[in-house]
Amino acid sequence: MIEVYLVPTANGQKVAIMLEELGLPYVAHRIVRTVGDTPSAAYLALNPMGKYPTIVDSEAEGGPLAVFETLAIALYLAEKAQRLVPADIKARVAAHAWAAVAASDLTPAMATQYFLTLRATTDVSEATAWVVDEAHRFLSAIDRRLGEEQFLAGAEYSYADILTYPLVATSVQRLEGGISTYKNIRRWVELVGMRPAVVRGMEIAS
Ligand SMILES: N[C@@H](CCC(=O)N[C@@H](CS)C(=O)NCC(=O)O)C(=O)O
Repeated sequence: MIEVYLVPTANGQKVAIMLEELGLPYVAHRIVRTVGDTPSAAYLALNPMGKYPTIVDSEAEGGPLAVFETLAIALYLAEKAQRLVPADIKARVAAHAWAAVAASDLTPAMATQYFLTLRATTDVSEATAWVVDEAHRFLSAIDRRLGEEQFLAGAEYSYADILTYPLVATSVQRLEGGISTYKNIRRWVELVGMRPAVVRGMEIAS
């Protein structure tokens, strides 16, 4: 059994969708926290950053295993179920690269945009403009890719789509115009958003 600790944000949605797509048995602990809450020592032992999500797999090889960082969790689950990472080398490399774009480019851009726009108490307009431009740079690249291929890895739906979907479906809606100017992303959002596992995963972490 896998236990997942999550807060209702895009990162939690990514892991919930992975679990739903793979059909792995799990229990979700939806954490309610407020800004400034300090993680307990027990939680820090599972996730050294004290952030969410984290999973604990009680049936891992060699005994219970905690996995933190959304990208590492997604790869762990895909490896465990042997699905959602393409077998073909070209598609696999593409999946890893676009998963990295989601994890290390678009996610931090949207997290920073959230802080600068909704939480900062001083004038941060120059920094906000920069991070919004960066977000559009990543979205433009994703849009071009989805103009060439059905999914981010190519013809095959993969974990890269799962790591990207919640960002585009929720976080990016905070940008002026949302995804209205990205026609290939709009096509893909409709396609991915219809998957029953995606609908359930989004609900679990919303
Ligand atoms: N790099 C981490 C980021 C995790 C993260 O920032 N989680 C947020 C929610 S999306 C969180 O736990 N925020 C609470 C905090 O920073 O204390 C990952 O990919 O899992």
